[in-house]
Amino acid sequence: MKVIEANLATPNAKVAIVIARFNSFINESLLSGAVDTLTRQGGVSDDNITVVRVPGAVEIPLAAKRIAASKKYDAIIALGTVIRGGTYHFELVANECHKGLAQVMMEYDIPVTFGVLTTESIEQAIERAGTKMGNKGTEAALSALEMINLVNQIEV
Ligand code: INI
Repeated sequence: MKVIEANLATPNAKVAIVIARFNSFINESLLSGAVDTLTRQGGVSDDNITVVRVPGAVEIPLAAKRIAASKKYDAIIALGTVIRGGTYHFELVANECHKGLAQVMMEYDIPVTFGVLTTESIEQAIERAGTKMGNKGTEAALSALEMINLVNQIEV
């Protein structure tokens, strides 16, 4: 049996992080978690991390698409927070963001990891931004590190 699985160390990788300003109070904690993971676990140097700020989760996919098209990065991490309100808006924002990022990943053949919280309340978001339920930014960064190495191990 041959098993292909990847480690996390990617010292030469270039990683772009696209982060929404909407709900920035939460998102900045996701960013801290992501950068800490990239540097301490991945060995990625600070110079090889680029942070791209966009207005909200809806705008994340376009920025990610441009980054992917530049072919200068090994992975893209998307960070944001969509909190359900009383209307259908939540579904539109969350679904468009997720669908757009999935398209970028498949079209450009680059790992794009989803560190966008989609929660019922601010409390749930805080819990997932570095408190009792972990940090979604950390999780997205770990996945990016693993996928950078994994795709390099699978020849096309
Ligand atoms: N953007 C978010 O990132 N999170 C949200 O919860 C959110 N809500 O709820 O409205 C949100 N809206 C802004 C949206 O992403 C766009 O920036 C805006 O619609 C302009 O295109």
